[in-house]
Amino acid sequence: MQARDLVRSVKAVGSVRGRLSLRSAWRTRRTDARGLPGPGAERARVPGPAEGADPQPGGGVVRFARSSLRVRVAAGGAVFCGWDGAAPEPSYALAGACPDADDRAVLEPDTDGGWRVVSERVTVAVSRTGAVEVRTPGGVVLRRDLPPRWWEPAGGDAGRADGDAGRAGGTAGPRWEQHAQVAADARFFGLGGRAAGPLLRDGAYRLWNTDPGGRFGPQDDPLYLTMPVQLVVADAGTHLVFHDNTWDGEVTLRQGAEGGGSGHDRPGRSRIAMSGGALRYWVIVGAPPRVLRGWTALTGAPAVPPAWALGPQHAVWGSGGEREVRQVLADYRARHLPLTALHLDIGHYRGHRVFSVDTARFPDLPGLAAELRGQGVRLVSIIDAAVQAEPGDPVYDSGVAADAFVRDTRGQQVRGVVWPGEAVYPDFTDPRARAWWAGLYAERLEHGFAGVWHDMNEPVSFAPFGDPTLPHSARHALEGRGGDHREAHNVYALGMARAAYEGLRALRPDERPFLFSRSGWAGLQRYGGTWSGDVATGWPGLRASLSLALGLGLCGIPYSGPDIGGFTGRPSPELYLRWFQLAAYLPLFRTHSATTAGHREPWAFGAEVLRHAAAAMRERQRLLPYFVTLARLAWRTGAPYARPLWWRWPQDRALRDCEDAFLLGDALLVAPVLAEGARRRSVRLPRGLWYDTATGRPHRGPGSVVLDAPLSRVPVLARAGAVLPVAGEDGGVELEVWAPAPGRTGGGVLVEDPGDGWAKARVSRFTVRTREDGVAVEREGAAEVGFPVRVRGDWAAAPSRRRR
Ligand code: NBV
Repeated sequence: MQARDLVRSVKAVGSVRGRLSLRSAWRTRRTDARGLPGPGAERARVPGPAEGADPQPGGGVVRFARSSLRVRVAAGGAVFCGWDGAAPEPSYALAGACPDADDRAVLEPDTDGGWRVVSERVTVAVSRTGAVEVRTPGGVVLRRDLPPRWWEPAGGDAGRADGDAGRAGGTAGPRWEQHAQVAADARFFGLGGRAAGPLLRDGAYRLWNTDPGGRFGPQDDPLYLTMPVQLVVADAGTHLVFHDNTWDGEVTLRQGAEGGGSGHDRPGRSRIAMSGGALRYWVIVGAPPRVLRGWTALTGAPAVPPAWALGPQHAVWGSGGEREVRQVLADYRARHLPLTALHLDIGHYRGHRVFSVDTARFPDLPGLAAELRGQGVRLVSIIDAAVQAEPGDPVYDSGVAADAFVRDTRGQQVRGVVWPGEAVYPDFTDPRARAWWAGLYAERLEHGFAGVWHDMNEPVSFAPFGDPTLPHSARHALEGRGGDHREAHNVYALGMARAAYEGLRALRPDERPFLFSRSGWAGLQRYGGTWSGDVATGWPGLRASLSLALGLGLCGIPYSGPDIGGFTGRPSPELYLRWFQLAAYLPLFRTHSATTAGHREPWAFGAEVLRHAAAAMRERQRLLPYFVTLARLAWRTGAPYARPLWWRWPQDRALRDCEDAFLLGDALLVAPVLAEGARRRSVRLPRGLWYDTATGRPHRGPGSVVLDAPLSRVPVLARAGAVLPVAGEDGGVELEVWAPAPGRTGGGVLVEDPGDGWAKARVSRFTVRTREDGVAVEREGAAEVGFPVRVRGDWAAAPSRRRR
């Protein structure tokens, strides 16, 4: 036990929950000592020389002396590589059936004794020793994966604990690692939610969903939602690589360096090492929007939140009961502040038990929900993953009857410790357990909740030492294949989200489910979004909030946002305001904090902050039609609402390194203030003409401009030619058109809100041109534009190119 663990253990003894968690941590240690294989001698293996190849649809299998590699190009262009016989399925990430092979892609001998598969968008070349190159159609190498290396237990039977495979279950398979080289100028993004990004710096990133323990800052890694997805952006092209493997692992990144005149570039490097499971991966090549389209085609379209989930929201811990909730809303109303949802945290549970209500504090929750609904405010419920282990409790009893809880290798229920005390854990990798859990959401709907907020689902078991989760040897169904927690851990929350989504769809078929979840994995977007979790209050936490939202968006999860003001501690009024102003431009716009961290309502920080926060809320409400449009576009194309600046300009190296601003859709560039005391800030602009929306002044990119950032607002720029759907004074949609530069055209899209159900949304496309007499807007396929138009921006004030 390390010194830090010892300190945590001593502290734990001071409370009942602490003592329980200490006992549970010891139990976990014993369970794993019994249920997991100990370290043993290992034998390393590499593929060896190639011996032949067998063509198959979309590619084929290359046979090596000690392994084989399947290469298969799927329709749409994604490439699958699977070593040692690994196939694309089964997979937790894939949205449905594995996409068909592209029959035009064929395996053929390469010049140097290897093989290659040529397809429309990408060429994959396999060398005689098992290196795999992914090249553009023009022959430029985007990625070179070196031959992998496996380590298997010298005696065979990796992962088998006691020789009884039926009980001790699945095998880990060998652990393995693979090194890859990318261009010297490449930059890495992704790997799920990382606090120190969005640009991933040199270092090691663990792939293991982890609760950092109540607070985190940029230095903390890993966090709640990891995934083996890397987006690599280089001059030669962008690609995404996804290692479809749910085991614990690590990615080590090292940016390359260009040799300048010497011509000796040092390539960028990425190494992935996994503790078990298949070595299989997908590569998607193309410009960033195409890559995200391909990624979400593979792993599922992001669920479209109802419009109310795109408005200002606030979370209430709930210990103050109905009175507190009514009071909070009355306070919003008294200050004429918009609010579309109130979230109830664990304080509304009876003794912290999931799917229960403290009826002393909430005697009539359905009545309260209806009353709020009448005022346009929805209720969202927190849902914890663990269930109190208490015979007689209806949730526990029904879970036992459904045999839904995780067991250890001896068949005993696995017990952990969470808020309510000793707790058991549904096995979300078991379809039967998911079906049981799905049914529990009926209780939430009966209480009038309109959406859910999944928490503690990494999953967490409080532990003064060791990994604060389930024993790694705990048994899971893994869809009938059987295995242990080492394989199931990272997809635990994904299964919980699936159960909830399917449950809500079945229980309330006329409304789109709204859920967001702290933990998750590749494919979470099919069911919902996520949020920052317990981001520490402080300026670094503010930066981390942006990093998380951008990184997750690039991994296919577009809906997220921070706890405004941070979860822990009291922010200064200025910090709170800057956080508020950032979040006003992110999909989830919610104030929330720990009970000990004071209030997060906009009036809690003085009159000046209230004034500016109210302005940010009004602007958010004005942009609602744009957010609704972006949500639909995310569903149709995989493009996140909030995108890094290089989204359409991946070749602009300065943009790749820019981490303090982002694009909101195609129309806006948001430059939040992330530094204390800043009243001006420098903003990096992509190519083209950009209008400062506060002054209407145009600025020409690429390059940097310094813009005013008074406390009252953060700099936001609009792209010349953009059509921005906004809410007009009467609540109807208006088009705010930003004048294109002379001789240039522009355009935009509006997707109208079809309500909270499944009705098809009407999509309108607009084009914009400058004419002698002004700016002309047209709607595709229609004689009339059909919406009021307001033209803004004076391109004539733009600095000319020559003068710059
Ligand atoms: O349910 C209480 C909190 C919640 O407010 C927060 O948003 C989650 O990230 N929850 C964690 C439990 C742990 C609090 C330390």
